[in-house]
Amino acid sequence: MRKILLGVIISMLSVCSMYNSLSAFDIANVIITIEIDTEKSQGKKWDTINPWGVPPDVYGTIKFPMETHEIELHEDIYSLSLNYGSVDRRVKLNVGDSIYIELFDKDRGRMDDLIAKGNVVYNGDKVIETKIGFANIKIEFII
Ligand SMILES: [Ca+2]
Ligand SMILES: [Ca+2]
Repeated sequence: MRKILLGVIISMLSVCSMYNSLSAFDIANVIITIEIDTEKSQGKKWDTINPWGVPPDVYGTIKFPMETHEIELHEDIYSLSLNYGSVDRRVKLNVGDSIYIELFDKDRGRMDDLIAKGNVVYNGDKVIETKIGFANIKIEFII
């Protein structure tokens, strides 16, 4: 019984992976626009101790299923726009794949503030808008 069940699971998995490879979707550009709340938890400003400005100093990571991108440090900003992929170098995504987003505010002399950490599931829509942590995230998929 156990062997049969295992066999069923393995054949289901191979059907799934076959399905994934057949349906792998190449998207030319993925534009990610991030708008960060002007306040973190309890209405506090991101940075209060100057000389660094009040807005967060943003850095982080974006993970697509096939590739990972580091977001370099952007000082004192509430919004940024990132563009991944190109006509020559397409981003591969299937419906149901997750895009993992992790954003921090770089601090000095203390732990960095977490801005956002979570997944956005690609559902096939051309535009997905969601909120993760303190960030409003808009993802546009250009085929
Ligand atoms: Ca901070
Ligand atoms: Ca700052």
